[in-house]
Amino acid sequence: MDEQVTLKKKVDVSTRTADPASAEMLQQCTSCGGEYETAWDRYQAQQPQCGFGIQGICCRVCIQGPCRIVPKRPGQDRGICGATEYTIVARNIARYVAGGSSSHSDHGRHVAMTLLHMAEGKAPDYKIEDPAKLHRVAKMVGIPTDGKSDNQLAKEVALAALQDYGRWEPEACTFLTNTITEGRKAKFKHCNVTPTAIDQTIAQDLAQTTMGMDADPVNIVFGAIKTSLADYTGMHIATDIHDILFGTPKPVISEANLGVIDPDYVNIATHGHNPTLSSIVVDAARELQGEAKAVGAKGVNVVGICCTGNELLMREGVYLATNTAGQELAIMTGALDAMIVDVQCIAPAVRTLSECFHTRLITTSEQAKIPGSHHFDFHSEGAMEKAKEMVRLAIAAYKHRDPSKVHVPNVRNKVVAGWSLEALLDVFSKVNPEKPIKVLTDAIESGEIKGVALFAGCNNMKQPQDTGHLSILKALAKNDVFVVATGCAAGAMAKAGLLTPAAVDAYAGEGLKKFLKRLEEAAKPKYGLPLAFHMGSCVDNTRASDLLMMMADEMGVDTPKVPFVATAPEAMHEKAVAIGTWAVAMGLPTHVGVMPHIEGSQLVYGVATQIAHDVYGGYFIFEPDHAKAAKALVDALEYRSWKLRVHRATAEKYGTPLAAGY
Ligand code: NFS
Ligand code: SF4
Repeated sequence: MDEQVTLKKKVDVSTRTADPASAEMLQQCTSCGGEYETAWDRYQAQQPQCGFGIQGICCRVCIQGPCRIVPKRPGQDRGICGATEYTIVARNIARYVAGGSSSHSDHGRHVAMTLLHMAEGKAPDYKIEDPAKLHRVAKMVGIPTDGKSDNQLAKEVALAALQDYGRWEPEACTFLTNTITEGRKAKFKHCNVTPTAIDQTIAQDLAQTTMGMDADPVNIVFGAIKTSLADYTGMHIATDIHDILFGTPKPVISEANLGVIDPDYVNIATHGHNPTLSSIVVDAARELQGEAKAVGAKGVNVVGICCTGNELLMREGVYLATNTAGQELAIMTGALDAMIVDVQCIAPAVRTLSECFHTRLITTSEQAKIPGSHHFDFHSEGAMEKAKEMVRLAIAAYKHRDPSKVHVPNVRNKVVAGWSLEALLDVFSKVNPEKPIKVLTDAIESGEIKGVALFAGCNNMKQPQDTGHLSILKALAKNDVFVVATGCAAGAMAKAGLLTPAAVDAYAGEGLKKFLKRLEEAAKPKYGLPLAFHMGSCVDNTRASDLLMMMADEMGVDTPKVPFVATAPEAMHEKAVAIGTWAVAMGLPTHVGVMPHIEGSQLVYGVATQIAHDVYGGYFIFEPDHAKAAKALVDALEYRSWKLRVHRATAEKYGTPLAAGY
């Protein structure tokens, strides 16, 4: 007993997480003598982390290296080849962007191939769930729709998407140029950063940053920006085709946090990113409820983790168990019979931990195998059969559960999700049927709300889980900011019960409250309106970008003048670096709450935080302090509104067009 008390005292779990369910699991894990190791323990064990790496001044792009830069020390202030700190920092960042872009766009390619296979009759388990979206996307990319069957159109949309990956003519990616403002199009063309093909752009970025290539930091950063726009293109493709195949999200009510794992059921967590797998697992689970009952369970309970969890939550109302930092904790409940993973953000540690329990870890992608787990090669052909095999594995595992190891925290919160841009506009249209978006822009121009903030990104062990997301959300809501969220940021808010109408009463400032209540009265949405609008997974950040573009067009300005900011309080993944980079290129003040490896070069730091503003109108705000970050974001919104008012007044006074500069 005494020993347990001392062990419990060893770690103050509040330094690890803001989530009560996670805290309870961590507490339990500490009290059992550290039997289970988590990412938090390994983070601690990794301290101190290498100072060269933290600053981005370690170069290992050739095998003469690694070269570590010691500024101002003659001989060591350059790599062996003579590369300076600014070249090395810029190269490292550009390679993060290339990594992130390859992840998102590979996902986009996968769903485009699924759509193609479906249209060709090779993937009978998939169908066109939203033909209206199919038509809208076809129109958007310039495909004539008249007299074509849905299948024909699906094939053409899939081919148009795939062309954006491999086009060799010098024409711009269509899913980029047809989804942005004229102003952005001209800006990207002028800066020579418009990608013509996603794969080529990523490969060129890697080529540009190899040993003995580009040494010019600004040119390297521009290459990274071009790559981030390829990232955006792949993400937009992914979101559009998800909607076509699985349906455009509509408001839905569900629950989130580890308490959704129900010991009475066979529990399956789907973890990763691609709904091509997880949505079929949900269907398979529905079909196999009887088999679960036959082994004594009440049925099969599918829960989601990370972005595939967001995808299922948005469309099917599937429970969200946790975001990325909690993935090990879901296994530690002892009640998870299988974790089915696809791609991205899957910590290899889940395999080691599943050894301590009966949990079956199932990998499904030929690009993401974890030694020792069950592997099912999952393809769009024969998808349902494979998914059923996986569900049956979970049902069989249920019998091996050790009841003495089951501990599920009793924390689950209501969440109102499903806010695709279409769903949001549908609410606005109840106030202004002709111009729904004007409801939002008018509220900003009148000062009722200060602007829009997009919350994106991950959890990062460098900060207690969810603290950044939650505290900055509360601060912005209090300051009347309209918030949309994606990915693990939205997951954090969902788990904490902040994606609910009740949270509006508790945390919204007077202006935001008035605005949301006005919308609620007009639209009478079934589940009410939440404090922040869950727009989906990380690829769905393009939904937020579409919102920005609509606002810019409605306000008659380009994006850098729109009171719209982005924040990734707990950014972790290379994908987050890619998204942050295109958010800046799209003209947004973009806050990052965990220092990226950029401080080793004042020049590159200055490009990201200042020069970027002069060229693109967007810029990075690197600020780990949540209160300061929130203030910087509110200031950025207020500055933009003020400037817009001044420019409007001047234009009216002198009868001139609205100033286009920023
Ligand atoms: Ni986005 Fe989603 Fe989460 Fe970060 Fe990972 S799950 S794609 S990368 S960790 S938000
Ligand atoms: Fe060192 Fe230059 Fe090789 Fe980098 S590219 S590891 S700086 S020699």
